[in-house]
Amino acid sequence: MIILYGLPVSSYTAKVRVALHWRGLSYQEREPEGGYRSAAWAERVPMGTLPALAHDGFFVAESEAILEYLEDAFPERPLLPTGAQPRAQTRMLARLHDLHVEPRVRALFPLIKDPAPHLRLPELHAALHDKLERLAQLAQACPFMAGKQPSLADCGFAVTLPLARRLLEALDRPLGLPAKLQAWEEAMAQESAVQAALAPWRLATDNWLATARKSS
Ligand SMILES: N[C@@H](CCC(=O)N[C@@H](CS)C(=O)NCC(=O)O)C(=O)O
Repeated sequence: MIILYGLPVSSYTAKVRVALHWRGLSYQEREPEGGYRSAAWAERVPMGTLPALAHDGFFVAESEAILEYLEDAFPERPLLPTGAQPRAQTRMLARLHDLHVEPRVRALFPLIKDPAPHLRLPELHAALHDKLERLAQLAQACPFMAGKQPSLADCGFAVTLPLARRLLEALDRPLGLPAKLQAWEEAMAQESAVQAALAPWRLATDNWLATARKSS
């Protein structure tokens, strides 16, 4: 049995959910008992992050490690291509998400609650835009990030780019995706697995945004 520990509003939980849906794996989803800031969760995941995955008694945290674990444990439904070089390219794109793009999107969160004029918004928006331009140079987007098939390189971006769009819309700014990434976004919108995986995340994020804007 596969158990995904996470929260509906967590982007990295949604990233893993995308991979589970693309693989057609059935799983249960649970919130960490006592919350992800609890001592019990810190014992299981000392870094205190979400998500984590349990499979037949085995437990692993960190979204990229989880995706790689699923790749090894369920090789019949791969999200990595064959061949050392395409695999390395795919992993590189996946790491660009975690290390370069997602942190630029995450940096927008404090602005949502900040009642003061968003002095840092132009700077943060430009920094994100710069990363997206660089990503567009590296991405294949034909139509998926790393080529013709969905892969590990799509899972994080499937959540983070819609999140960037929502956060910027709430801040009265358009996302302004490079053309290549726009084509990728349109292709992703056709993926029923992605739509199903993102449904709980969209609902929770929209609710959070509505509440956060009201209280600012
Ligand atoms: N590198 C981690 C990042 C996960 C992450 O930052 N998750 C957020 C929720 S989306 C979290 O746990 N935030 C709480 C914290 O960092 O204390 C991964 O890939 O799993």
